[in-house]
Amino acid sequence: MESAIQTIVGVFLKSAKGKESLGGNDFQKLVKSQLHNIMMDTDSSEAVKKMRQGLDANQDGKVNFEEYMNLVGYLATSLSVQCTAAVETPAEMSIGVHTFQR
Ligand SMILES: [Ca+2]
Repeated sequence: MESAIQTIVGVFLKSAKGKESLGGNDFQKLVKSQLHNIMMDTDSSEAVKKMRQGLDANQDGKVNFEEYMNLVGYLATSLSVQCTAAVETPAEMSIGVHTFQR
């Protein structure tokens, strides 16, 4: 669990490249490289852009750490629900990026 937390923080810091927030391109790269097994449509730039807009609580066009953690929390919650729901077939975990669109 400690390594998982370190990974979550490390991925954000590496993607943000010293900035406080992830810009559009930074977020695209993060989602495509880190979340393509857990989420659907991560290869759709338009879908990822809309997901970023859905996460962007303070509407500055970027994803800060708090907004990023909302995504992580949502994914973790979705996984736990799918795990308990799919006892017989612990199959593919795939969460649509459209969930975050508004
Ligand atoms: Ca923001």
